Amino acid sequence: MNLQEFVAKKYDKTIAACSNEELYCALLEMSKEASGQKPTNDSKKKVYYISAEFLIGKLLSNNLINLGLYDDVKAELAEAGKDLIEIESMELEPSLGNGGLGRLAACFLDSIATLGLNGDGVGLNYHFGLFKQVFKDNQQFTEPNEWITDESWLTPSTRSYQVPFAHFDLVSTLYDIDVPGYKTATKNRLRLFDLGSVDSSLIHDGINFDKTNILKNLTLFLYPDDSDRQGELLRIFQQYFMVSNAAQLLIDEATEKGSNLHDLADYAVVQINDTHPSMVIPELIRLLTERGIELDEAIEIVKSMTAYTNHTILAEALEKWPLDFLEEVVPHLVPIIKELDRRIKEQGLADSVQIIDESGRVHMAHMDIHYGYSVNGVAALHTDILKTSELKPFYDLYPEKFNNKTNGITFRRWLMHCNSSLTHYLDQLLGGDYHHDASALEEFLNFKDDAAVKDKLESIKFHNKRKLQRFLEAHQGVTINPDSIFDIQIKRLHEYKRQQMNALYVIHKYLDIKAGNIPARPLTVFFGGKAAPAYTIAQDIIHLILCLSELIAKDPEVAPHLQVVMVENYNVTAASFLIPAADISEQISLASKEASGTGNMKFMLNGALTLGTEDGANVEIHELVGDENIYVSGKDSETVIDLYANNGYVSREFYEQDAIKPLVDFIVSDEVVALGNKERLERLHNELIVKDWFMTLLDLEDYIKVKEEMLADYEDRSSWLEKVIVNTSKAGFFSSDRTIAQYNEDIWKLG
Ligand code: 26V
Repeated sequence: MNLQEFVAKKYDKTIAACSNEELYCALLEMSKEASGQKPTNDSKKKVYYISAEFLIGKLLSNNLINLGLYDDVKAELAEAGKDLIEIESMELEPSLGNGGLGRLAACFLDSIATLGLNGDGVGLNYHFGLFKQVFKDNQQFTEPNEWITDESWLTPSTRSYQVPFAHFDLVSTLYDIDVPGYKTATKNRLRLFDLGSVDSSLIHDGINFDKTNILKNLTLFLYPDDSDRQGELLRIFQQYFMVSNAAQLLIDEATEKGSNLHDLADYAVVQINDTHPSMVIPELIRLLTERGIELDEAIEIVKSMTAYTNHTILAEALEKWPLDFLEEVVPHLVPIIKELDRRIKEQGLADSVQIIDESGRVHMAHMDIHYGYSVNGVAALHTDILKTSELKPFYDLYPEKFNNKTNGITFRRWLMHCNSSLTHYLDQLLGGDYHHDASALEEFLNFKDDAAVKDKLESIKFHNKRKLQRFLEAHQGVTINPDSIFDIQIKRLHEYKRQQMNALYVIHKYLDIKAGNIPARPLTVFFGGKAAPAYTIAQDIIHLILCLSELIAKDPEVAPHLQVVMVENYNVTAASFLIPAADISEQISLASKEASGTGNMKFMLNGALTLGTEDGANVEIHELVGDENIYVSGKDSETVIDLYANNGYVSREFYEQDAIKPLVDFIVSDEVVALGNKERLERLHNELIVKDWFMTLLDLEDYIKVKEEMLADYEDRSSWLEKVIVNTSKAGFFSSDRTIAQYNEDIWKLG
């Protein structure tokens, strides 16, 4: 049935007579019907990708693409004078993740389905996604971010489980979201568990709510602020609810297919996405022993079916739950965890590998490594650092468990959907093989000296800049200059990602223009990202960026040459407008700190050149494109790791340098303070001088130098566009189809 027939049946109207909202609902229903008709894959062994976050973003266009309906629908709409972009804007974005880890999980679901593998995502149906960010007085404020409407992608399921807690049992409900692979015969699912009694009237102001009322708040919010004890307890409630449901689901599905539980590992494999789902290990052991399997055997079964992915080396992000918290929420898991710990202690191993430490905290990652069969990092450098430093004692114990799986991105969303102009052009030049086999993009290299191709790429980039211009006008009333160089840094706000270093570059540029050095071409520096509500310095960095943006916009000497845009409420939707429009991809984390990054891959694919440190997957991008086609600055990870080990970095020594001091001091200059909050600006200024834990000032001079070289190189359009072609051609490696094929080959072995 085409859209016109569908709309006629649903509303008894023509497409032209429908509102955008009606068309959105019709397309939602049409897509759900199409994927609903596809069977699920019922091969014997299945992967359960358990994750506290799935940052799926809006689904309409992606599902239409994967179902093979996109082009026809777009044409029918256009014929009736309707625009798919406007219809898509009716959809509320499910922001069910914080950042990289959650978006990776969403890309993985798309690839698991596209490769026709048997695998589902399992998580929680948060009623409110990551907070909505609004700017007022040059500061970030937070609002609840609802995404579930009467008609949504959720399909209620009849499965339901009882989950025991210390003082009560809860009964779950399950919603499925279909994940149609790209032009596949079968579909997969995202299984989101929920609790019927959740009640949004608990929210009192903004995103604050009563954290003690578990019956009403369990699945209300994604990752509530856990800076207090109640927040941490709620997180344990959420995590256990998620994994107990997942474990019961996988046992049921395996039993339905004929498992006698002794052979459970032949039916199910669990990928533990960071440590949030780690309690699945003791929970599976509990459920198996409850069903009559001896403890020793239960432990062996679980060991052969659970695999752990590490996504960060930041110590503060590695979960360690106090035993008494677990005792308070899930006392029935505590004896199992203690037994798992006892078996390690019995072996007389070093303190560094114990599960329960001397202060009674349970190291969730340690439990995963001892009682799972695979540990992987998410980029080559990250996995090396895990092996040689962060998890070295574990690597010494179990070298065979460690493996690398460099992250990837789904090209369906991050090329075909977000950059249809480039997609069509690539189709024209290369044919469509790369849609299924991303390595075929290498063929594009053949055009690196072709002037006509370069002209076309230039016009596609300009078209994407105009699209971003319209989006930002509508989104936050900001006007940008599409004839300027687009320099973009979009990611969660964190000191290690060093948005503050980019802000110091902006100050350098501002002062340079004031001194009369007019750049060859205007530059627009875009930032986008949310700061955790309890992360004060990250809020201060946003504040500085917003103040700089205002200062520059109001300065007639500088504004024609430099603009700073902090995109409000950066999310997947905003990313899909920003990335295709970028010239410069800012990837400037302190070397060793960014496990992989995935935005770096999206930019590269869409024809932006990387300005990066030798960190995470930037290292692999560098290897693939070669020195000529990337701009690298800053100290390398070995130097940084040594500096940490020897307390060798003293930021004040850098601050005192002539090239740096005026830039840092400008943060608290009269003109900036006049636009902002003195306390915030002084705190950030002081932090950079007395601490600067992520070594901004160490790399600042080199960064400014390389960025200036890059801007100068932009003026040689032919040579720049050659680099662009090399980057897009080499991006095939970063398809999540490749990553998932490797997970399957080395870890899941789904057959
Ligand atoms: C978590 C937290 C939680 C509390 C305080 C500070 C903090 C800082 C970082 C994190 C990271 C959580 C895990 C995460 O999102 N890791 C990201 O995973 C991506 C997918 O593998 C990867 O590309 C990013 O480099 C990595 O940061």
